[in-house]
Formats: sequence, structure tokens, C-alpha cells
Amino acid sequence: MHSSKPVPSSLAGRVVASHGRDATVVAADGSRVHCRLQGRRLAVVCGDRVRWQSTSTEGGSGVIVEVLPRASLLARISSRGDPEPVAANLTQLVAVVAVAPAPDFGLCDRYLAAAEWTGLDACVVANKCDLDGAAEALDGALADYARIGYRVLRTSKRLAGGVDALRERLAGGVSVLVGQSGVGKSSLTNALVPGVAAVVDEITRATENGRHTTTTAALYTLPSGGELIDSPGVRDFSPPLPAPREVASGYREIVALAADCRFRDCMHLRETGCRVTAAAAEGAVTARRLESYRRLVALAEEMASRVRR
Ligand SMILES: Nc1nc2c(ncn2[C@@H]2O[C@H](COP(=O)(O)OP(=O)(O)O)[C@@H](O)[C@H]2O)c(=O)[nH]1
Ligand SMILES: [Mg+2]
Ligand SMILES: [Zn+2]
Repeated sequence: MHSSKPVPSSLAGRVVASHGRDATVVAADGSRVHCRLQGRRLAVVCGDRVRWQSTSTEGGSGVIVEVLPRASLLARISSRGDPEPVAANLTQLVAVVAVAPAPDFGLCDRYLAAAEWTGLDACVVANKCDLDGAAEALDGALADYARIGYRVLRTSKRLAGGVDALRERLAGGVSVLVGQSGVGKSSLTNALVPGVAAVVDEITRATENGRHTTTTAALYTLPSGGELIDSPGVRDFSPPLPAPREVASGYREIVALAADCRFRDCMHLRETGCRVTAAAAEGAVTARRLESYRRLVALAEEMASRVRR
């Protein structure tokens, strides 16, 4: 993945945190360099591979002069409706859910769809398994995810076994932890990356109500292999959506049945002879996932009509 002509005297680096026009870059020798972005056009996210030059003005600082092509890019739709990069060069998405805050499986579905569209491996982590009622609240949906082929892991910061299985799953890849605010992404990061607590403190700030919340994504190297990005918690997430007709490709159990629908262009909404709708009636596709798919189709149609206007 080399760029056509590297800027002379620039050095290779990896963005491990970024905030506005500032980024933390890890250089080839492992040192951390605080960098600014050169010019107005450049934008970086966590995971980006960059070229940078050291600046003599401030000790240990530099300027990013080039962003290398991205092997993958996870993006979201901002509140203004614009696509916004979240993290680059990922290989795996880890969707974290928990009994508290109240789980939003529609959100989990949208993350998994984003992974399908971005070409990432994906798994589901049910955290806070030590809490009362966790099994009752989560097991049904988790069994559904497992049935359609997603690896499901149960973790808790209090129980080592689950974290060990997750550590194994992360080895060798570049993974991002995503999910609602408060499900325990940063706590899992702390359990997985020894001695990281100080760095986590650096990127957290006390909110009005005194709670700490991660405000920017940060990338960590796992001693056991692989890299992990802890992302800011969200209240809601939607990936940039494909055309309505392509939304089904984000739902692997739906796309697997689509070939057997009567109409080639079936959208699995109210069409006759729809194999997906029939499978939902038989319980082979869960009603909840089908509803989640249909809601995303509606959103994709709304977006498409907004663009046309
Ligand atoms: N009981 C329990 N609490 C947890 C666990 N993991 C995280 N928490 C708590 O959940 C809250 C949110 O955790 P945090 O890691 O900041 O979540 P994030 O917003 O997803 O990064 C904190 O008060 C944690 O102490 C867990 O496995 N069990
Ligand atoms: Mg966090
Ligand atoms: Zn159909």
C-alpha cells in the first residue's frame, strides 16, 4: 500500500488518536509524536497510515503531510446527514451490548450491517455478564446472532474467562469496539491492554453530570497480538447507506434467502412470494431482524429522495 510519490524527507507513521486538526502519531521506532495536519484538505482518523515531518519549533512534534490509501474505512452519518469517518484500516468490528444501558439491538444490527458493507469481520460481545438479569435480557438476541453465523462472546470486567476469549479473537487483526455509551468498551480496553488506564484518562473528560466518557477514538497495541480501537460511545449510529435495493446485503440471513423470492428485485417488504417474509412467519428469520432491515430500507429511501431533491 504505497502512495505514488512519498513527500521527500517524510516519515512513516500511524494515527493512534485524532482530535480536530491534532493527531497523535506513532512513528516507526515506536515513539509517540504530537502532529498537526498540513493544509485544510487533509483529514485523518484513528488507524490511518500517514507520512509526517518533524517540526523544529516544538519538541517532539510534527506535521502530517500525507494520508496513505485506506484498506477500509468505517464511517457514520453525522447528525447533519453527512458521512463522517470513524476509523481506518480496520479488519474487524466488535459490537458490544450489555444489559445496562438497556440494549438497543437495532443499533447492533446497524453496526453489523456496516461491517458487511465495509468488508470487515464482525462479532458480538455481551459485556457486564456479572449483572443480574443479563442472561434474561440478552440471551434470546444473542442466540439469533449466533444462529446467523456471528461469533458471540460473553464478557465481564469481573470475570477473566470472557476477556481471554475476546483477546484471542482480537489477535492478528485491527479491531474496533463499538456500541452504546456505557456498555463497557473502555473498561474492556483496560482489561485487554495492561497499563493503559493513564492513556484512557487522557482522552476522557468529566461530563456535566460527573461521568467520564470517551470523546475520541484511540488505538492500542495488544501485547497478545493485534490492535484495538476504543471508540466514543454513541446514542445512535447509522452507517452511510447504500441504495435501498442494496440494504439487504447488510443482513446476511436475509440476503441468503433472497434468491428464492419470486421476484428478482424483491425488497422483502410486502411482495407476494417473498421467501424472507415466509421465513419470518416460520421463525427461520427473526421478526426483530426483519423489522430492523425494513426500517433501514425506509431510511435509505428517505436519504435517496433527499439527494434527488
Ligand atoms: N458490573 C459491570 N460493570 C461494568 C462492566 N464493564 C464496565 N462496567 C461499568 O459500566 C460503566 C461504563 O463503562 P465504560 O467502560 O466507560 O463504557 P463505554 O462508554 O462503553 O466505554 C462504568 O461505570 C463501568 O465501571 C462489567 O463487566 N460489569
Ligand atoms: Mg468509553
Ligand atoms: Zn423477498
